[in-house]
Amino acid sequence: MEPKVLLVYPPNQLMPVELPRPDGSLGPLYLAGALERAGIEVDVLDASVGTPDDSLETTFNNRVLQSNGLIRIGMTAERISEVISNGGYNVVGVNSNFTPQTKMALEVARLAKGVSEDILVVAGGVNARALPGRFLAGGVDVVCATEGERIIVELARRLEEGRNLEVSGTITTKRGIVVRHPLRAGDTVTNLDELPFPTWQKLPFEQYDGIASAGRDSLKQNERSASLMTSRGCPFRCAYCHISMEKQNEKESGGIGALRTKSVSRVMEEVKCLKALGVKKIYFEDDSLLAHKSRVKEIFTKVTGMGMKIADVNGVNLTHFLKGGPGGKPMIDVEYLELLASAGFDQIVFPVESASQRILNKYATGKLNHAKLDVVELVKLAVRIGITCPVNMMIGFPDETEEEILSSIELGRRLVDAGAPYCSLYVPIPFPGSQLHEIALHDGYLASNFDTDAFNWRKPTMRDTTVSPERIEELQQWGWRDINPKEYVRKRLEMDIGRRWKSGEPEVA
Ligand code: B12
Ligand code: SF4
Repeated sequence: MEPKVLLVYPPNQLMPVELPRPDGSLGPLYLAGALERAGIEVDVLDASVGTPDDSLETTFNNRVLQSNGLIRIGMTAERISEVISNGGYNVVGVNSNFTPQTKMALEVARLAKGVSEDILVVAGGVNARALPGRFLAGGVDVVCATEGERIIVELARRLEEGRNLEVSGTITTKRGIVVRHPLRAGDTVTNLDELPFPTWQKLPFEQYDGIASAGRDSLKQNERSASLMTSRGCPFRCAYCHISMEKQNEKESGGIGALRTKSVSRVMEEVKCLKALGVKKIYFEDDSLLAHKSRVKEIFTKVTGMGMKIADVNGVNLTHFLKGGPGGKPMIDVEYLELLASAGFDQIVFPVESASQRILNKYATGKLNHAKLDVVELVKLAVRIGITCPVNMMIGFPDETEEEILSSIELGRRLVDAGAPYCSLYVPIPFPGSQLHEIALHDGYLASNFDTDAFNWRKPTMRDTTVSPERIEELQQWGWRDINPKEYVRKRLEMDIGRRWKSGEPEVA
């Protein structure tokens, strides 16, 4: 049986105050690239916006309040089934990176099985591989335990040849028991230039343009944008991040937590592809974009030289703003900041995370050393150079004391006084697949039957923490209002109320 694959980015489920940002998740695009390279027929479905045949009113603008309090955004279940059925697919791949979206990923799996029990349903992504038991019990046949370019091709080929589907680097069930099929040496890619190009051409850009031209949400009018990654992995291993477990369980993950970079020429080839598709703005989604400075400088200079805008970064580590000064003493690298500003970075979120060096060392690999980097000075310099730098802080780690939390709130205040437009206070979430998750389960901060719908940044997810969850929430709300400029607080609260759900029938479970 010739394989025909559909790769699905599921509908979203978000809190009423959250902004959806449809942007073509890169995972399915790399997988589609690998399948095409192997001559296997493949389509990509971004179920948050639908196909060009779908009206946005029935997809992205179709916002349904569910009984879990979250808003479902995207194609209806019936329409997803129709696309799977009409396409004659025998493999459906589901991308699941976000734990709060688990229900949406499993819905797609169930719909595929509802079309035909014979459809092979495969799931992958940071979240799917951290919760294999739930995915396998929820209609998924195979979970991908690592990067999936080789695995999806091998699965499709084995299906065609009628062979068993126990591919190395996957997780399946045998007589009700979850079984891991170990990776072999060389199963994961170390030279990223060997990766297929993401198939951006398969994205429903017309749908994204429709959202942008309606001035909706975070997409800017008439400015086509797309995501790009110049690297994978990260030099650090923060306990609240999937990278920590990928590094701890190197054999199981295939070492994918380690920082690997593409060559500058490969990145520029990708940028050319995007330009040809009419993309004007590029979102760099690397986990640690600024790690190799000379490489980054070259990339940014070339990208802006091509008339492309650089929109944002996903992962910045503040230590990369340091350089060796006289006598080896670390000092802020002003030229680097200037280069980023001239390349178009008018805003960079500064992940300061905590004022407590103990917390930073214990949970964030000491990725920021307050003795070496004066973050208040960094904010002042960035603002002078023309970079707006909102600050992220995290409060409420399991053993964090109230004094430590208050010191972070106080530092947030000083950073806002120094020119940061605002400071967000996030409560750490023990996402499955992170060391913090393991700690939370092991030490009883989280029940093993935890509800994935409750994994959001509004309310503390962990219980029995040194500072109680109720007190953390109180400190977060008070701290946020207290340290941020009054005008900012007023606007945010207004936006929250504006976005809050006003009509629609809750789904009956
Ligand atoms: C880009 C990105 C974003 C983007 C866009 C996300 C999108 N639309 O997909 C933006 C900026 C919008 C974003 C927002 C947020 N993000 Co984010 N984001 C990422 C990031 C850095 C990269 C994702 C990506 O594109 N990777 C590149 C592709 C190539 O990798 P991939 O998707 O994993 O796919 C590969 C494999 O996993 C596998 N695979 C994946 N799917 C499938 C399917 C099949 C069938 C197979 C076989 C294999 C397979 O093969 C692929 C190719 O190798 C990840 C971290 C990471 N490195 O994954 C965090 C990450 C997904 N984000 C995270 C978080 C927490 C958030 C926010 C909540 C942050 C915030 N406070 O607001 C929001 C929530 C947004 C939402 N809608 O819910 C967490 C999620 C943790 C969790 N378990 O829930 C992550 C894991 C980061 C972290 N440090 O922990 N994010
Ligand atoms: S610096 Fe960011 S990407 Fe790297 S391990 Fe820490 S949280 Fe993860």
